Amino acid sequence: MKIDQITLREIHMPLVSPFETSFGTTTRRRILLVEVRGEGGFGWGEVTAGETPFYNEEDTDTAWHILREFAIPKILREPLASAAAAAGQFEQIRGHRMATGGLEAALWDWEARLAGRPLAVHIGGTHREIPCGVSIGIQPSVEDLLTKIRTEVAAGYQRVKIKIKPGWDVAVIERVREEFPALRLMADANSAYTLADRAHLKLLDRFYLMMMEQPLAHDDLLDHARLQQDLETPICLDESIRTLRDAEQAIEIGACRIINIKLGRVGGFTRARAIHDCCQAARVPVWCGGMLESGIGRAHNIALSTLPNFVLPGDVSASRRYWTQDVIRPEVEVTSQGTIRVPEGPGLGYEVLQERIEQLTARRETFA
Ligand code: OSB
Ligand code: MG
Repeated sequence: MKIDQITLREIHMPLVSPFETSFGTTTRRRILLVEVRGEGGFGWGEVTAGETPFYNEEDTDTAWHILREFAIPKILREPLASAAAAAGQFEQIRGHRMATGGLEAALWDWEARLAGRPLAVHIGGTHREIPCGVSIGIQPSVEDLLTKIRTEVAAGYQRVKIKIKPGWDVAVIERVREEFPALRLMADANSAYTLADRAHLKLLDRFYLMMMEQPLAHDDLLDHARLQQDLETPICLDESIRTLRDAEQAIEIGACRIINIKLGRVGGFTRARAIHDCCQAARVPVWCGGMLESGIGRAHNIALSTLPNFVLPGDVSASRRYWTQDVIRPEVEVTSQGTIRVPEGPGLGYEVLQERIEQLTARRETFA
């Protein structure tokens, strides 16, 4: 595959409402987009690194640096057999998976468009419609949280995830359960607890949550295995699963019963698929996480969610929950059944709004 040029750009997009987790609040996204051109075609990718290195080690600027100095030069310098081969070329780069994953995703979109196939089909996806949940940040009050949940349940979303942290956990979930006894509900701590909190976390067992996501350290497996021994509630790992080896070891020692796969966190489609396959073989269900993506990253998430072992509702939801205006057309919409229909056009299957992206661009650089 012959690449003519790669354009890296940073766009700024304000969120419709601030998103608060145990590690901080996001009000405006600084997103890197990668555009690959060659063989008469093009492809788009999104880097999912945040504005701060608080979710994982990366941020928008480290991703720009790694792409500019290492990943893009390497891809332009060496022959590329296929999109599937790109991950191997990034092997030498340690970590920085969101940076290389954004470029890798663009190569997959490019290849799928050249083949005239939907990206979902191109990666081996089978679902034609995906089940959707929402992730609701920490709110100023429990009343505010309940209001948000009412809205999302009325919209048809199949499950609700709330963010928890010490001081915003048991009492909050108790109130949610009072009003929504049958709701498919889960809680994400983003590493806000330690094993010393195990008795406290055990209190959550009585709310029959679908799962508790990433309660302990971002780089831990062993303490999660110890905690899972104590809990009825399944643990789902997010931050701790960076590589196929992490997934294999987590499953082997019983650190979780469910895995959240994020395209950026694991470094793109080839690696995401390997983790998916390993989980499928071990009968560990997976779902697709989100990183407050623009329409481009959202479209990649939809494609990823079509792989057969994505059986639980993910954090992939409608564009309008995040943006007054998205960068794709049509915007991502959710049916009244709480599903997204997978688009059938080539590649991402959405039109990328070049002019809109131009308006949002804060910096750009083209490499040939
Ligand atoms: O832990 O899943 C997470 C957003 C930013 C960083 C980490 C997480 C999240 C979300 C939001 O939960 C998912 C989304 O709606 O995109
Ligand atoms: Mg999470």
